[in-house]
Amino acid sequence: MLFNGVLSQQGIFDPSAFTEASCTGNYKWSTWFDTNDPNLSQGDVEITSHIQKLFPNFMCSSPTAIEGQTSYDANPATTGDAFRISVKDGFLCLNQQINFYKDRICQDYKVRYCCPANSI
Ligand SMILES: [Ca+2]
Repeated sequence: MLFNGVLSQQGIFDPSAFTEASCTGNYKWSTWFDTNDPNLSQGDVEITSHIQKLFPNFMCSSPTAIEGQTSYDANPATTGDAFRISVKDGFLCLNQQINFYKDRICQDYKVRYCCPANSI
């Protein structure tokens, strides 16, 4: 979508009706986490439980939503990659799920979470 000529850089959310503006009041977005680089044997995965273990001071135990973007701030839906995103599990792009591009490697993705503001 275009707003005054500026490309919106919102990503993909779970819950799907969530937006950047939905994380408000007593909640705020965490920093972006990019814990994995895409590799040929798997893909690119950003796992919620792994991020909680790695960054306890910057991540909460019960996030209400997750946003996923590529490392270059694009919406994952524009990449052609097949991926799954859920606040419980995180963001998973597996190479072998990309239709017609069996040898294609996933883009690099990052995630952030909507957390109680007093928890991060
Ligand atoms: Ca990544």
